[in-house]
Amino acid sequence: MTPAAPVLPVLPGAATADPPAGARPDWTIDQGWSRYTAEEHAVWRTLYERQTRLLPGRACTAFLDGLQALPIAPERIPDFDALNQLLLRHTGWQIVAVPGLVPDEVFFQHLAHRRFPAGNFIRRAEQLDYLEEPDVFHDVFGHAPMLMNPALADYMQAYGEGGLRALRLGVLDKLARVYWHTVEFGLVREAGELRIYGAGIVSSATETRFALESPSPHRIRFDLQRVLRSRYRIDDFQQAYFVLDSLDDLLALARIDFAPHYDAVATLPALAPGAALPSDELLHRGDGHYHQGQRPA
Ligand code: HBI
Ligand code: FE
Repeated sequence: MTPAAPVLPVLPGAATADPPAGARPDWTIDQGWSRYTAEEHAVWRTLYERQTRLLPGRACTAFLDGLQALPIAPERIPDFDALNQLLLRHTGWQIVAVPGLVPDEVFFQHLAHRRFPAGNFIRRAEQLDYLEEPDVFHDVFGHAPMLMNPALADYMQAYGEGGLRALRLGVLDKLARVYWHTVEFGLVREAGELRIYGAGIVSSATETRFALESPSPHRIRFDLQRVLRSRYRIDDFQQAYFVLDSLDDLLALARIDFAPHYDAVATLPALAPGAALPSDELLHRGDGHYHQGQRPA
């Protein structure tokens, strides 16, 4: 188990919104597991069954192993205390309940201390495929299995520490692109094939197929400076996915100082979501048909 990070001082003068009524100063709340209704557990089951049918052969082995090892089952929304017993033992991580999106600084402080903030609510049955804020299905089914993986576990903590530094340096937009294109929408090569590890993909039935099987999006070998410049869509499938050679590449990303890389891209323009550069190592050049005719992101 990795020791907790030193606490970074709060940014002077950077006002962070107050937590909503009933939440603690760090924005956490009780999960309130006993308050979930039968309907809410049924929504979980529908989503769980849909994803577990799709993921063998599509999600990376680390995700499937993590899901197996954790008390995440079809019948009920998981109890965070039960998850945390295993997570703490394996990688020193825990899940903490939050009411929804939390301010960036609060989010990073939690990650820097190996606490993953998870929404305690679940989407309604009428909104199975669309939600504005990350709910317990996205946060727990999508993120918790990978927190059992030592490389991703260290990377997530480093991202929290790097996020606090990025706030200070005024480069949060760039660092957030790295999170998006790894933790949320990352692909990885495994046994000569492409596999999913990103939580935004593994928690979405339609994007699970699109990310791997559609000819539309680019699939580009991961390159840090490329990704620091790569804008993304938050409202639809991605136009490009970035592919790691191995999850162990996250360990190197966890250890390096991003500052020289921020400097290297400081005067270069940000790249549109569907862009392809001559320097890109394209594993698949997307035909772009899915997003054609849409308003550019
Ligand atoms: N809050 N609960 C929650 N979950 C997130 O994924 C999250 C957040 N606040 C900020 C945030 N993500 C991102 O904008 C940062 O990674 C930049
Ligand atoms: Fe997420």
